[in-house]
Amino acid sequence: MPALTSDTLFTRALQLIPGGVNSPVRAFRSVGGAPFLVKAARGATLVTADDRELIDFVCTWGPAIHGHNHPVIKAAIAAALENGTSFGTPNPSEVEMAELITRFVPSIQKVRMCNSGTEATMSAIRLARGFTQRDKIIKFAGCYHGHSDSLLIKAGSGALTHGHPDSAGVPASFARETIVLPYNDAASLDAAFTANPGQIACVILEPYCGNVGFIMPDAGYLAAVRAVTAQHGALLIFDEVMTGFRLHKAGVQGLLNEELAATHPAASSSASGSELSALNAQLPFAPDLTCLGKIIGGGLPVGAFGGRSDIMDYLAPLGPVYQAGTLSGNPLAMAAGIAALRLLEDDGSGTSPYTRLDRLGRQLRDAVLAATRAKGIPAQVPQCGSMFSIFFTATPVRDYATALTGDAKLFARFFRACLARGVYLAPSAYEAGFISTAHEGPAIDRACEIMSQAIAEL
Ligand code: HOZ
Repeated sequence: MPALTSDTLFTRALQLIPGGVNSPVRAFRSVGGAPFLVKAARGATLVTADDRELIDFVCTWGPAIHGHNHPVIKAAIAAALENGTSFGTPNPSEVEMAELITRFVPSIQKVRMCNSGTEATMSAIRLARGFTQRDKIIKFAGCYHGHSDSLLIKAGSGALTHGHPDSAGVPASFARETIVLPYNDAASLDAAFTANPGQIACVILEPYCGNVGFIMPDAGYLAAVRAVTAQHGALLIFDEVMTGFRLHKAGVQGLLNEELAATHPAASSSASGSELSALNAQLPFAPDLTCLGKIIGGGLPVGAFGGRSDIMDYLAPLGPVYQAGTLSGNPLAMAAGIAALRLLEDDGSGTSPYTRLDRLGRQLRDAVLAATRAKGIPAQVPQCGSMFSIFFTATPVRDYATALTGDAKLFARFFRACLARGVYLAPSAYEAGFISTAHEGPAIDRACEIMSQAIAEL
C-alpha cells in the first residue's frame, strides 16, 4: 500500500473524480502544479496529507472566520450530535437560527434555510420572479452567485478561472432572460431598465464582489442600485454569502447603514456609538432579499435567504413559489452556525472580532504593498476587514474588465512562491482571500514576512 501522500491520493482521485476535485478551482489549473490534500485544519493552519503545515488564507472559502475547528463550534456540534443528525421535521435550533439572523440583519424579516449558497441565490431568483411576475433578471459581470442556470453567465470564481464564465449546458433561452452589466456602472443599469420596461424581476449582486478577486463599490453606487430598482418595481437581492457576518454583523448592508448614520446631519463627530446605532436604525439601507451561507453554517453545509415578510410569504406553503430541502435546517449545521454567530457577538477577547480582523487585513495589505513597491511591481490590494485580493496591475480594479488587467501568470508565480514557504492563498487570481481571528499573533506576522519574501524573489 503506497503512503497516503498528496501525490498518491490525487493520482487516485484523478481516476475517480472529474479533474480529481469536487469543485473546479481546487484543481490548481490556473496556478500550476497539483493540489495538496488536507487531512486536518486547526486555527489558522491546514495540515496536509504530507504533514506540511500551511498558514491558510482561504479559510474554507469564508466560513472559518474564527479559525478552523474552533473549540466552541466543535463542542456545539458534538452536543447536537448526541440528539441525532437529521430529523426531516421542524426543529428548535432552526428557530433559534432564524431569530439570530433576523436580529443581526434588520432587513431580513423572515428567513428560509437551505443547504448551500447556490440554493439560496437560485431560490431567491425564483421568488423574485414569482413575486413580481416578471422573467428577466440583471446580474453583473464577474459576480458569481453559485452554479444555477440563470446565474452562470459572465460568472466569476472557478468559471472565470477556467475560462468558462458562460457555462456549456445553459440553454440559450434561459441565458436570454439574464441581462449582464458592468459592476460599478450606475448609468448602464439605468439604461437596462429603460430598455426593458416592466420586465425586470430583480437585480442580484455581490455588494462587495468576492469572486473576481475582491472588489469594492464606488461611493454611492449601491445607493444608486437601490434607488433604480425601487423606482422600477424590481427587487434588489444582495448576495451576502461571502460578505454576510464577515465584514459586519449585518453584512455590507450594515456597513452601508453605518456610513449613512455617520454622514447624516444629525450625526455630530461627538455622537456616541449608541446614538449612531439609533440613527442607523432610522436610516436603513435595505435590500429586498439577502442570500446567506458560509459563516452561518460554522463550517457545515448551509445556505439561507430572507428579506421582506410580504415577499417571503410568497414561498410554499403560504404562497405559490416552491422551494424545499431534505436537509434544510439540519440540526448539526444549525448548532455550528449558532455557535459561530454567537462568537461574533462575544468571543471572550473583550474586543469586537471585526475591529481585530480589520487590523489583520490592513497589516497584510500594507506588507504586500510595501513589498511590491520595493520590487517595482505594480499592484492593487483592495481590502476591507478580513477580505482582500492581490492584483498585479497598475490599473485600479473596480469591475470585471479591470480585474482582467491583473497579471495572472505573475500571480501564479507568487502563489507558488508563497506555498513553497508555507502560506496558502486561493489558487486563482480571481478569488478573494479570507482572514480569521486565529491569524492574530505569530501567524499573520509570519505570513506577511513570507509574502514579502515571495514578492522580493519574483
Ligand atoms: N467557488 C468557490 C469560491 N468562490 C470555491 C468553492 C470551493 O472550491 O470549495
